[in-house]
Amino acid sequence: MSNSEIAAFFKELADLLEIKGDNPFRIRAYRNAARTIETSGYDFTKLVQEGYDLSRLPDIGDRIAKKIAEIVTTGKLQKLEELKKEFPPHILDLLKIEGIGPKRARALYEKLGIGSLEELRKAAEEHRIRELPGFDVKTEEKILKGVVLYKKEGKRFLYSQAEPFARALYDHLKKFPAIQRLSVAGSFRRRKETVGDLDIVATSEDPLGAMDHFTSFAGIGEVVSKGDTRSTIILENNLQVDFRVVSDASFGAALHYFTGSKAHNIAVRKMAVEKGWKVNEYGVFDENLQRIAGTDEEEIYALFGMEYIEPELREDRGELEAAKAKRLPRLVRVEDLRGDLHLQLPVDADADTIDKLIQTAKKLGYRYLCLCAKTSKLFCSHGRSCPPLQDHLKMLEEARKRHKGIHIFAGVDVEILEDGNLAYSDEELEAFDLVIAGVEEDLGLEKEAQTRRILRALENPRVQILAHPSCRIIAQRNGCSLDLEVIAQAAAHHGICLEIDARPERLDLNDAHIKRLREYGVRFSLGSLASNPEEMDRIRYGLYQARRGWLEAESLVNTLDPKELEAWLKEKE
Ligand code: DGT
Ligand code: CA
Ligand code: CA
Repeated sequence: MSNSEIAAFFKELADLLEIKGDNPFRIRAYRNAARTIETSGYDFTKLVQEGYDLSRLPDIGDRIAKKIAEIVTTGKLQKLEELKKEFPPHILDLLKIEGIGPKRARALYEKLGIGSLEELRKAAEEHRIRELPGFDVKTEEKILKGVVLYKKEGKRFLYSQAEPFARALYDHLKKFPAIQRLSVAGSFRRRKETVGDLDIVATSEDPLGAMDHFTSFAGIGEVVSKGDTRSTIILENNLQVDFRVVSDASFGAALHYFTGSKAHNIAVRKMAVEKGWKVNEYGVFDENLQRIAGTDEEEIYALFGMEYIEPELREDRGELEAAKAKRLPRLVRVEDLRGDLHLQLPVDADADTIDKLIQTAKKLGYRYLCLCAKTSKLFCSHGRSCPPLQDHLKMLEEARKRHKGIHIFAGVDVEILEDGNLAYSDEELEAFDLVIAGVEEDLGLEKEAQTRRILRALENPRVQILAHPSCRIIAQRNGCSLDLEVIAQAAAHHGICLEIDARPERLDLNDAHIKRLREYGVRFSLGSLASNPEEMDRIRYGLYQARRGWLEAESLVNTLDPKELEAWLKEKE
């Protein structure tokens, strides 16, 4: 069982107890335990199996240690099972809505009997929520918006959730000898942050056999339809997959059509109509209905006198005009990355933790990485103490002696307080190579105040990177109300980078932000926010957003070599 799965038990326990109004100290203990399990870097399943005394770890007392052992060995937690019986089955869904924490969920449940999102939406529409103490018209409107957003986005899969299934299906189909060309298409190929369903296109001399092979994939919940050229299945996790088999002469056209986006396809079709041609999933056809292209995507774009358009750009956001003018951006590639500029060291990190991260960085071909002390106000408050900044610096100094050939930047995550001051003094920040500032609390400020707060922080000459500038979480909250344009201009002026937080559920900034804000000449930085080696590879999710945002290597500081990067950091001072 993974650490995040174990931690999820404690989070659920804490949420339910909080809705119940239980002892706050106990609730806090469970939350702290969940955080330790998720971020400490130890493999808890292994620790249990090896009989390690878990209560020696920070935030893990005897009783919590017993519970961890119970979870790992039985896959269940009796206490949680019992607690769940006291509530409607979907009550925790309420917490997924922006503006609703456990306290509000409790009020909604106790006073209005709301136990599901459907009941919540109904109550908001009937204006019953605004009457409750602690709620008003504004919170009611916000809750309603949140439910609509969740219903829309919640049914989609994060790119990272769809990815293992796309790979497994691809590998499964590849094994069938009578399948020749094969590609995943749709929003997945365009690397959209969320995916509605998977679309797969193939060529085969044995289409029926290919369909049989497709529907023999392990983990299918339901075969919705099965024909000789197309089939649709729904996997056990509810992800739908459309599979189409086409002829070799049509593969490029089919791949192009099913890659989309729909808006891009419609724009291409319009260009064809102007020439008296026709485009569909079988090819491009001239006035006499002769196929003039269709085998490859490249030849289709070439036929219209355009440069090849990478899938990430196909959103009808100006890419066709740019391709005609041969002015498409040279998109930044994974190979261009020279380092990861935001890792978060777990609170109990030791030399071994650091060594493992550095070894992985070397394997990824990085020339540098920035290891940040976990010090955010959120993380280090609530009765837990973070190690002093000095310890962090000392550990990194020692790591530098052990590892040559890679630059280790000492970073610090610092909270921008409500008034725009930073949570650490200038003297404290002075000792770090990289200061990454961001807002984690007081996300509900009015637009003007929130913008002012961040602008103030950008004036601090020690800040080099603005973390997760929009404060969004995919499918959970839209982000803070703030003027990103003004912030980007100020950041460009002060030589501060806007961060692309690559965590797949964050992706903040996202594609649309990046495309818009790059116009101001601001530079971006990319970070995996990894706390352990396994997470480092997710930096690519942020890179995909950068590509969807039309970013070239020059605008991403992670492509600088170590000398250039140091020059930027100096120039900031
Ligand atoms: P998704 O699945 O919601 O994340 O987004 P897509 O883009 O994968 O959309 P999907 O699966 O409905 O369809 C796959 C592609 O097929 C889509 O990107 C473009 C093409 N397509 C689907 N419907 C239409 C249509 O009505 N007109 C045109 N021109 N293309 C379409
Ligand atoms: Ca799709
Ligand atoms: Ca589809």
